Amino acid sequence: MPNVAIVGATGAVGQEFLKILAERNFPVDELRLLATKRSAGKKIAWQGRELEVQETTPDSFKNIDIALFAGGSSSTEFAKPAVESGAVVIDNSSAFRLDPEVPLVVPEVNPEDVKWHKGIIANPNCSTIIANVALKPIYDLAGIKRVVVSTYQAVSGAGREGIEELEAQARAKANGDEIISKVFPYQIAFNLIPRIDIFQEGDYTKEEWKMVKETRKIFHVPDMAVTATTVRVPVFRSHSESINIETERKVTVAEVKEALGKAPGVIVVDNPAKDQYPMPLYTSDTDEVYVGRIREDFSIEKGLNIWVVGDQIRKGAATNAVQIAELLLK
Ligand code: 11C
Repeated sequence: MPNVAIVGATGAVGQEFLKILAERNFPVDELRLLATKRSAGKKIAWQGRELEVQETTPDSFKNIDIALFAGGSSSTEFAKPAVESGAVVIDNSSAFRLDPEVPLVVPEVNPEDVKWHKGIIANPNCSTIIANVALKPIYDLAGIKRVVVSTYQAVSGAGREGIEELEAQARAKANGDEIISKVFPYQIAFNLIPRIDIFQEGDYTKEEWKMVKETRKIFHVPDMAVTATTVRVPVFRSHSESINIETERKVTVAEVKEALGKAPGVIVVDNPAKDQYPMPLYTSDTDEVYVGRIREDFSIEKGLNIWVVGDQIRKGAATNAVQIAELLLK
């Protein structure tokens, strides 16, 4: 059985790694929990074991086979030392995603890319993963010419502090207290903010460019026309996305529903007569990507509109990474 390390074990994604490894009965001999100095010494119970969090250093990876990096700056500092120690790194940060030497993998879309890794496999951005799982069956069915995506991203995308800020602001509003914004640039409670991460080229944000560039790399279609607008909304968990797709081939809504219904990792919730469609409140804490509101886009000849929701901490981060680790063991 492999020895596994979790880097960033005390954060939101790190904690989810622990849950998912247990839920999926991932075979683990030693489980080494690594975090910043601040969390070192903390005890965490896992599967009948009591594990002590250690500070991450370049020497933390001796005898580790698989290192799951939760994200953040520790990847830039410690991923290479981990690989030099002989571990395969599955990295949830954006540090290596666009590196041509590093596969970027969504197991439902491009599992074969795991094979050519040179020590690091990158886990895509959460909103990219959720969109790509839903796009894959449509791509296989009809080809994709263009994708226009608008996201509605939960505050937990910004980590535990994002959740705490929304809670504190909602409470402050109810009590008539001052509303303080530290994590987000403006009040997020009872508001939405059409800017996630920093502004970059063409006044698109880094989050928007991630969706464009990562999708092209995952599908191996470098010129796929993709454009995105990413928006933070006052939802605790699960990212939602409105996706408009122009297909290569004309397909019916029935064909699309059938393809999505059979696709791995996808659950179709689409029954207008019963007022059923996916919503973040009901998709959180699950591993699937939910698709509903499947309609023809009548404004173009070969167009579709879909509404996609997925738990971005699970399928958008930890579950996807553990699925990559499972592919490695196959
Ligand atoms: C958010 N998507 O919702 C971001 C968080 O590149 O893995 C994940 C950032 C990343 O704020």
